Amino acid sequence: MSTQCPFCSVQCKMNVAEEPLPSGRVRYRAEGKMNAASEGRLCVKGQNAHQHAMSRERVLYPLAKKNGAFVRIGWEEAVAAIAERMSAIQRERGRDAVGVYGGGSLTNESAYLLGKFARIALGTKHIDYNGRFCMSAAASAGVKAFGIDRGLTNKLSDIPETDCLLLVGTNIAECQPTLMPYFNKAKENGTFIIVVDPRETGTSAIADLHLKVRPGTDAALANGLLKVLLEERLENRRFLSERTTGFAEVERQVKEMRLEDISNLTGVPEAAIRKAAIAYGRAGTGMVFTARGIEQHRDGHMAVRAYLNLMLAAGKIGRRGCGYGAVTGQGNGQGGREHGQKADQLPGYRLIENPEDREYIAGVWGIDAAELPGKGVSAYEMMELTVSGDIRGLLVMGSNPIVSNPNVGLVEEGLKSLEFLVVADMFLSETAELADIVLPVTSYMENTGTLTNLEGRVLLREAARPAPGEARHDWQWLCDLAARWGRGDKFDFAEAEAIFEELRIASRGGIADYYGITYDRLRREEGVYWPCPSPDHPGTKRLFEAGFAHADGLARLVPVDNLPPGEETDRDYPLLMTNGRLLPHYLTGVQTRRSAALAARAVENVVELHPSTARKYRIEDGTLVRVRSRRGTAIVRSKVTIGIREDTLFIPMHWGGIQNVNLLTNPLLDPFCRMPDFKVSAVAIEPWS
Ligand SMILES: Nc1nc2c(c(=O)[nH]1)N[C@H]1C(S)=C(S)[C@@H](COP(=O)(O)OP(=O)(O)OC[C@H]3O[C@@H](n4cnc5c(=O)[nH]c(N)nc54)[C@H](O)[C@@H]3O)O[C@H]1N2
Ligand SMILES: Nc1nc2c(c(=O)[nH]1)N[C@H]1C(S)=C(S)[C@@H](COP(=O)(O)OP(=O)(O)OC[C@H]3O[C@@H](n4cnc5c(=O)[nH]c(N)nc54)[C@H](O)[C@@H]3O)O[C@H]1N2
Ligand code: SF4
Ligand SMILES: [Mo]
Repeated sequence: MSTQCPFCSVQCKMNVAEEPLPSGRVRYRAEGKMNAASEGRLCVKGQNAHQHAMSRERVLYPLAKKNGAFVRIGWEEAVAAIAERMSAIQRERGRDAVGVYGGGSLTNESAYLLGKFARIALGTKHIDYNGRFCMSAAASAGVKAFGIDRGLTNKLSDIPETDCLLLVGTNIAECQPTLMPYFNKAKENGTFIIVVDPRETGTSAIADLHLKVRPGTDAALANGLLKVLLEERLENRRFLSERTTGFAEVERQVKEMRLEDISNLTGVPEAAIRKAAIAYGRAGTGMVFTARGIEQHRDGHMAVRAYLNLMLAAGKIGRRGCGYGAVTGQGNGQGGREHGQKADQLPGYRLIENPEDREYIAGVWGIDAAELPGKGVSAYEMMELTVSGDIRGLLVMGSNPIVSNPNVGLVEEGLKSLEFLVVADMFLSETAELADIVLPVTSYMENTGTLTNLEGRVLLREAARPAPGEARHDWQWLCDLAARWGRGDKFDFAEAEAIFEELRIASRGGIADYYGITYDRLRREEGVYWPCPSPDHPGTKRLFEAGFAHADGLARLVPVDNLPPGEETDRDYPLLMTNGRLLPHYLTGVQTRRSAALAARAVENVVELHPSTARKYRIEDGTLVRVRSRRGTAIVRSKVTIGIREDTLFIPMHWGGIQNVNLLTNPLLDPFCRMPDFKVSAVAIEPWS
């Protein structure tokens, strides 16, 4: 069976072979398949992904909660009940009283249709998705600085050719493991590798220089790097004057800063800042990568802008071996943010508040532009509206918000208080457990559709096995549901390809232009990079060779302030807690915990802490500890390691319940992109007894 991994943004292609055993049972074995991104590699998650697709815990039939327990119902009954209950809420409280919450694992076709469904079937402005927690800071920074947001501006094959790599808050070794060979190859070629992370990781293991930054102070560190770059006269004046605007103000502001202050704020020695800046500045070519470590902060957008300032000042973009990568997270984290699941967005990266964009999409959908709602609020703000009672009905597709939102105590209260909750999932996730109706959906092995990987390459994943039980594709039941709102004619699709044909037209002329991409082409070629405006266009591999995507062709630099962490420590909460990922688990673990081979690799949540911190708070290695923040308390097992800053704790995000790190996290939102301040909370730690 030929398929594609459902997990991270690399989207490795694979074959899953069925091997009959003498006992009559079948063993499955996954092997990587040659393709341009992973080059045939597969990490441990991909190797074992089929275990969850074949799990006995799959939801196989629609379920309805009756007297507190789920009972099996038919699809007809489920769809009718959803239409009736949601319509009743809307009649009574207005159209916006129903919200829609999507995800970055959905195919482009399902994500596109979910946006269309929200706007023209439900007619609600409230739709957002988990990518808000994932890509919003880097995506909005790319849009502002370059005029376009596409994860990598270069091909992956540029990585081994670059002279200097700056990896900021990104742990490729655990999060995109099959890309590591590109970085290892760079290392072999003599590339100088700088990693910025508060702790040692599989990625920092290959660094020539590791800047152990204090969580939440990345913007200041980037300003420090820029300051040294300018002092050393390593900026590219010609590039700055011909291809950018805004440098003068940035230069003025950075010159006024003192490196000593930056060093005190970030915890990175001045000499190390100097060394990193000079290495990047002097290198003939260089690339900068950022991920959630720097982005999931109340100033995530500006922290990324600060690194883009540095890169633009160095003139290291738009040519071979030079560029920027916002390392996208989810399988379709890229495509999922282009076609209208976002509160302010229409397909093709169009904007719902832009009159021309509204006209265009209304034309494609055959409606009057006045019928389209305006923009709604971000994912966490939707959760707040469930608490305030403004949102009374919610449809969740491809996310587990009760585990993945910040400050989940409040989210639980909100979801429990809803009049009606529908969750479409393969499993009874923690969120699905709360639902009134659960819809069984197909897994990656059963569902044909396109996904756009971190390179901006659109890939076709074809179904490899039939749907189990009565599971349906997300887009399929959306079409059934739309018919109940009298919109059947606008949702008349018999297969995914037909939706893609409409998406092509809807994205045509937009920033994320897929018009030139067809299923036939995707079958013939190894995926196509957008923008691809016509069928004879080869797709765009390296961006910005000639100009940036703003109308004047220039990139924007902008002054960035040095901010302290979003929540500072004090006597009661003396440590900074950050969080992230482990290799064997994926996000809230709903899928990876149902894969025995993966579940066994990490069975419970941990807190990484430095030996001297452990001593200070009387914590033995391997014992249960209580971690408290101003929002809540979690109980996890201690893991003492010298690899982490003394003032910092690290807790993975893959567990719910009492082990959930999001009981602690801070819902402070970035003003530009509404990204929550996931990556830094002031906490206290003590033995649990
Ligand atoms: N195994 C695995 N792989 C995954 C996923 C998964 O759940 N599991 N999820 C996928 C998804 S959706 C995403 S978004 C990506 C995420 O990919 P990454 O962003 O690479 O993953 P994280 O572990 O969240 O964070 C990266 C690093 O940031 C560091 N960090 C924490 N705070 C700070 C800070 O203030 N500043 C800096 N500079 N660094 C900091 C952490 O120590 C961590 O090593 O991974 C994708 N791949
Ligand atoms: N503290 C902390 N919190 C974080 C983060 C962090 O770094 N730290 N990272 C954030 C990031 S980057 C992300 S991306 C979010 C992700 O967090 P979530 O959105 O909760 O992501 P998942 O755990 O993947 O949940 C996806 C759910 O959808 C189901 N699913 C998978 N594929 C499909 C499909 O095709 N259709 C349907 N209908 N369902 C499907 C899965 O079974 C699972 O239950 O978490 C965020 N939360
Ligand atoms: S998790 Fe990512 S790197 Fe691992 S096999 Fe899947 S797509 Fe590839
Ligand atoms: Mo993500």
